[in-house]
Amino acid sequence: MARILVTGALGQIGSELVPALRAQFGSESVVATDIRRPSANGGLGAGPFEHLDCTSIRQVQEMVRRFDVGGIYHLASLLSAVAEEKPQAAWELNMGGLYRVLEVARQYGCALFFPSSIGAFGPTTPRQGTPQDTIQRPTTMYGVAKVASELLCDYYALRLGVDARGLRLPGLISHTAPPGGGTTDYAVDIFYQAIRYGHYTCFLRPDARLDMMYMPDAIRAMIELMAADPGRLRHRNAFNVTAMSFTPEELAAEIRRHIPEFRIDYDVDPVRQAIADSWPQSIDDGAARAEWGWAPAYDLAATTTDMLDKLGGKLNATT
Ligand code: AKB
Repeated sequence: MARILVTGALGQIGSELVPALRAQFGSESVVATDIRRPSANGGLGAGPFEHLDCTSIRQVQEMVRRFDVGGIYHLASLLSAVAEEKPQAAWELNMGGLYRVLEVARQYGCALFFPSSIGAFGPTTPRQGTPQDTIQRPTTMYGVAKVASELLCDYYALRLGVDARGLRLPGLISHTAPPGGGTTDYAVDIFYQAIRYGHYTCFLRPDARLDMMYMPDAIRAMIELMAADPGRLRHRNAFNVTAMSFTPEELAAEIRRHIPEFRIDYDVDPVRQAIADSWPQSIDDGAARAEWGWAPAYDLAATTTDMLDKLGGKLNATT
């Protein structure tokens, strides 16, 4: 059976996607790759791990040939706040990496999953009920690369026959690997600080409303989209998906239902606040629901309960 290749496997998504794919398809069927080396305890479970710089087409070709790869989840990228600090590096990795992986997918007949983001929208996009097909004029390098990537995936699907599919993911909340350098990261950090110190200083304003999703829903969405009947996919790529939409003060209130003494204050980072202000507040995921049956399982209350339970257990075990 052809194997699945995951790039950026040590990141926030990859560290939960790889074990989920291995549980479904078998450990040896999933090749985890990253430009970093895994730590001693790994975290990805049993199965192959390879060093891969996805901006090198030769390295990607060799990996696909060596492991007889049939599908690629291409996750390697810089997140929004880091991309604003290093726009040239972000273009090189986020666009350059995708272009090379798409080329290899074309040459070897691989299917490809690409994670776009709510960052693909901009200040002129309708902010409430953001439609699937709408204005996309982002003002960040992260967003510019995401829009270009969505278009490139469409081109490779329509003109070059690559089965390229993708989601516009909202902020992801998870307890396995921390995110690094995103605008929505506060919604993960807050849980670590609430459990450890009962206090969190937030870098976004109390009323900064953004779409979010708990990682188990995101992982399921990625796997379900790649398994979906292509005949039903009118969009195929860049599906809006969401599970909830909340502000920092609403998340803090939900945490307080479990930790009544929890306190939040604010030290707003103008760069990340400006990015948040340019993104939608609630997107419409009707196309994903209609075309491949998307439905989230976790709302804010269920996410908060599960995060505090799982993360509490993990942090207590390491103290
Ligand atoms: C980020 O904040 O950069 C990401 C995203 C929403 O794409 N989490």
